[in-house]
Amino acid sequence: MLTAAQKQTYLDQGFVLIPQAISANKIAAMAEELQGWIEESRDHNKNYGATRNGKSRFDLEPGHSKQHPKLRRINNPVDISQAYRDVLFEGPAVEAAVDVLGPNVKFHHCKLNIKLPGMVTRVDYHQDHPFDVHTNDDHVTLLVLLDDMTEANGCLRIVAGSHLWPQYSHYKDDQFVGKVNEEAQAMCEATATKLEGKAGDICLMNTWCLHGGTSNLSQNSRRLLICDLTAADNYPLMEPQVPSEHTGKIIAGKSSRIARFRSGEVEMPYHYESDSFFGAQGQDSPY
Ligand SMILES: O=C(O)CCC(=O)C(=O)O
Repeated sequence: MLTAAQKQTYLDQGFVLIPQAISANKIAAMAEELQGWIEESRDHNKNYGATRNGKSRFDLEPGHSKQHPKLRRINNPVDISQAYRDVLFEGPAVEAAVDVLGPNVKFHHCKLNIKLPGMVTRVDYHQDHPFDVHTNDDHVTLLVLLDDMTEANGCLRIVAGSHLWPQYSHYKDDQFVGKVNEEAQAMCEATATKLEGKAGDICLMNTWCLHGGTSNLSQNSRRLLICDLTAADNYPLMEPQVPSEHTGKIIAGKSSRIARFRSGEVEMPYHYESDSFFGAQGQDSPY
């Protein structure tokens, strides 16, 4: 699915945008489902929805109300929606993952990050691997754009080439804070590429890329589906932070009873106490 040039871009800069990979119909089906969840969120005043490890499925931003819903994340929409399974478990997204991970690909978890106009949630710079440590690095974060994504509506920002750098600590004062320190945050802000794209585009991002994003300062929604996929012989060294009913599902090729290890060291995280990824990074919840 990827051209030779796109594969090289992925290897060199750690990420690549593939235009118009997902059909308009499939994007519309996911957007419609999401609109239903936003409507439903009007009846809640705190995070809600059961998941496998007791954390909430639906995560609200402070200031959320019936009149102004501020649903900022949905954990593992594939657990509750065929429209999301149709995009992540078959078709072009899987073909693209095969091109960077090899023929045997395993699903780990996914989430929807939602920045509606007027919401302030941001994402502080971090790498994905330190949240969900694995035996090797054949691990990609697949992003599906449900909206056109621009600097103004809080596009993802990625530090090109950072997948080749040493691991950054995601701890502060012995607490797992899920982000790099202030000095590194400033470096990332100064150097990150703003990943702008159109609804239907996908991006493949190496799990070690430093990335983050500002809040939405525009009048347009920015809805982004984010999915962690690994090679089948890449095994998690811990229970996922956000487990899905489908964690471990083989979505291409076949499973492996061999776990492949890379050499070196990794910093182990722990399961953060906050109900929310954003809470773990130090942002407030509505209660
Ligand atoms: O929503 C975004 O722009 C980035 C999200 C992200 O990096 C994450 O949720 O891990």
